[in-house]
Amino acid sequence: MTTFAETTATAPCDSLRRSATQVLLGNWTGAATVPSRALYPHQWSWDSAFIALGLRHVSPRRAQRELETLLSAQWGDGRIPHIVFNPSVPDGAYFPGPDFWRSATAGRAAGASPFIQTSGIVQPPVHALAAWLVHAADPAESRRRGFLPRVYPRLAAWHRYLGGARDLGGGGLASVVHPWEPGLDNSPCWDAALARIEPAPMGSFVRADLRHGSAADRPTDLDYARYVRLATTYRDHGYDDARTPHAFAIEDPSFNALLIASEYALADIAEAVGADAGPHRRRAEAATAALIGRLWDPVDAIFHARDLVTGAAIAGHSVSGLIPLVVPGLPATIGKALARTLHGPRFGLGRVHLVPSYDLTAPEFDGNRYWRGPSWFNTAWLVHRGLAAQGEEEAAGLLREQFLTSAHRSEFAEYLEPYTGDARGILRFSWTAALALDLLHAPVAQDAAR
Ligand code: 9WN
Repeated sequence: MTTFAETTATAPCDSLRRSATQVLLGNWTGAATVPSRALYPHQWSWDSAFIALGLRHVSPRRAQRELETLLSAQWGDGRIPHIVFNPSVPDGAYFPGPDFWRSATAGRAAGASPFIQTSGIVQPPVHALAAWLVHAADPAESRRRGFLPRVYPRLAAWHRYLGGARDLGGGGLASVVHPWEPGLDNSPCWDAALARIEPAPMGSFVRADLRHGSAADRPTDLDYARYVRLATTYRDHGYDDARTPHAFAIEDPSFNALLIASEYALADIAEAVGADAGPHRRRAEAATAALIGRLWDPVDAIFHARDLVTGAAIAGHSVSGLIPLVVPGLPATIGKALARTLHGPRFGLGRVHLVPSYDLTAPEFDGNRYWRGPSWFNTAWLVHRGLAAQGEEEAAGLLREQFLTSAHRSEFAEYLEPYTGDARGILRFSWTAALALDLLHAPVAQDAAR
């Protein structure tokens, strides 16, 4: 039987490393890596951060390039768009494409590039963390190329945007304004907020995703109709956060935990380039207090998202609520409580193939449908990293073994049915391969502890 336990240098590890590298080479377009040639043929924001984390073990230079290509599409207001469109991909290959987002015109006042076509929403801010870890993979090469001095101002502007225009609740956390922004698109956590949205007319758009994936594994048409409505409203208000009447405004635990981890990474980057790290550390500490104060639920022992339209916490238990494990300096009592939740009936560590995206015991759980239950590799990698940082080495080791076994068995699937471990979505998915490479590099995330 294939086992990846305790070592990084065995035949199964070598073969997995080779095939993961091939996936990334196959999905490289010359300037960046697509998540999947067929289903996602452009550059995605948080995908590229995860991809860079794997690429750094193959070519630190290429990992830098991946991040810099993304950053070159940053808007003047600091936002990093969630998709950077590849102009050589035919219209209609992905929906919604450039014709829908119209970034160059609708986003002009917000500082969108007139030349690079992008979407107008964002994704979780893993980028500064990725940039710091890419630098650390080969500091000499990074210094030779002036990587950190180039990316630092852009990453700082990105965080200023999130901490400024996106603090819609005024409580020190960033909000997401579309279900695509937290990256966990059709999580049951968004159901009640989405139910308030008038769907766009069904005939007004054509989905491209169903040409590549099974409809049972993807969001529904009704979900899409609401996604389209929300994005259209934002676009028609110039992607201006103050002017848009945000009907979907949520403080998501994972999004904010990643912002905090990245803010600490930005402090490290600031120090390395001779800038003042103090403001970054202070912002990270303040955001940690806000995260705990606004989203931590000590009774449920998980972080819950908050719906800013109703002001109420969202009751569902999502993997997003475990990801604050990655926050440096998280109080140990919270870290231990999260580890217990991970082992409990809702997330079933050891009893399912990989951490599910949603509560296994909930009536809304669906083991096949996208973010309504299936296990995803990026969230598993984050939970693994958080467990390692919290000193939960046994659980971190188990998760690493599950990740590598599942990635191998599923041909780097996009996601898995948690109970059977069967592949769902598409295969040869970039972040699955990249994060497998990262875990193969070290038995437990050695750079996780601060
Ligand atoms: C919409 C690219 C992206 C991921 C998201 C995942 C999925 C897009 C889609 O694919 O979302 O952004 O078309 O469904 O949910 O997390 O970044 O891999």
